[in-house]
Amino acid sequence: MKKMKKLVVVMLVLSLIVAMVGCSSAPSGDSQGGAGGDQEKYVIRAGIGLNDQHPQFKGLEVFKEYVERESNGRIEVQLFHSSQLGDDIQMMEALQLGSQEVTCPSSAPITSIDKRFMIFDLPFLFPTEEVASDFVDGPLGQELLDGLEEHGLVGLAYWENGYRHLTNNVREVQTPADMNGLKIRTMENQVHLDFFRALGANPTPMPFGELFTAMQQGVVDGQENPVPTIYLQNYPEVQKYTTLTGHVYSPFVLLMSKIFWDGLPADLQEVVEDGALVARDEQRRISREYTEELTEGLREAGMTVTELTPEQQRAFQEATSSTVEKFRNEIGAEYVEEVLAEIERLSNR
Ligand code: TK8
Repeated sequence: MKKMKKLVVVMLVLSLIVAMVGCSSAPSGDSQGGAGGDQEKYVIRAGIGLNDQHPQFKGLEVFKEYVERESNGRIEVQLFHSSQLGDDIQMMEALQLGSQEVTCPSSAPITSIDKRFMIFDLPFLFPTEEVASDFVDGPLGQELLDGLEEHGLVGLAYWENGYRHLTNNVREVQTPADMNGLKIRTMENQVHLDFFRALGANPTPMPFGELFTAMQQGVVDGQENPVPTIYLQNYPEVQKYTTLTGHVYSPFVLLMSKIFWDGLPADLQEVVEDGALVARDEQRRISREYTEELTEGLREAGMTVTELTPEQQRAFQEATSSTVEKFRNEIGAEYVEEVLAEIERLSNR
């Protein structure tokens, strides 16, 4: 009898805990409505650093529409832009803790979790956007995504950021010598720092959300990002010169919290996976379209846009070859060889 009582008490306490967890997690977006059944609802909060004009946000809108429709409303996707939920590193940490569900950083800050991602920061690696997307969608790209699981992240897909170009407010840059002494904001990434030091510039790593103000106030002279970002984040208001250096192609990586993922039923995991790929294809299409249109847009907005001849570009490549050498060893020479061979193979198809 005593045992029975104890059991009842334990059961009561347990059900109370279940109820409390259910309530407290409701606004934070975890599964709602108690245990079990088809009717459980899930909320995905997806946050990014860029604004709502950027192709990345358009991609998230496609993801939201797909996932909400194909889950018959069992998943709700809420979108946050302009670092409303924090910067890339903070949002990745929130995913690892399970307090946010989705984010889409550039690959560069992911190197703090797995340094193999540094391959994407090696200068002048991918000859075309097509080779880059074939590479990331192929086995080596997948292997990198799979490696994130042990760090509490599920890599859903690679989206496109595009080739990165230099802007600054001091002078037109055509040669490595023109970089001398320029204060350049970089992403928080060792390879980028080394690259700009090799060019004689003065690199300053900084979260993306602080960049506009830093340029406006002259804390930095310049930065580097793809054309859609330069245009849509209104950099022509605070920057005079763009040089189409195309020095790095660093993709976006669509990430989900592993804690959240593990709590999703298999059929909804499939919806999320498919949605990530459907959105990826549309996001890449929009990104390439914007890149073409907005290069002219930068001129119309008053910037001097400088294209480099192949020889001029080679001068940048040669001036920074020490960066490739240095990080070849840091990342792992054998792994870098494998990556280079795969890129070579894809380029010659
Ligand atoms: C946005 C960043 C951005 C990246 C950067 O959060 O930091 O310059 O290119 O797009 O991920």
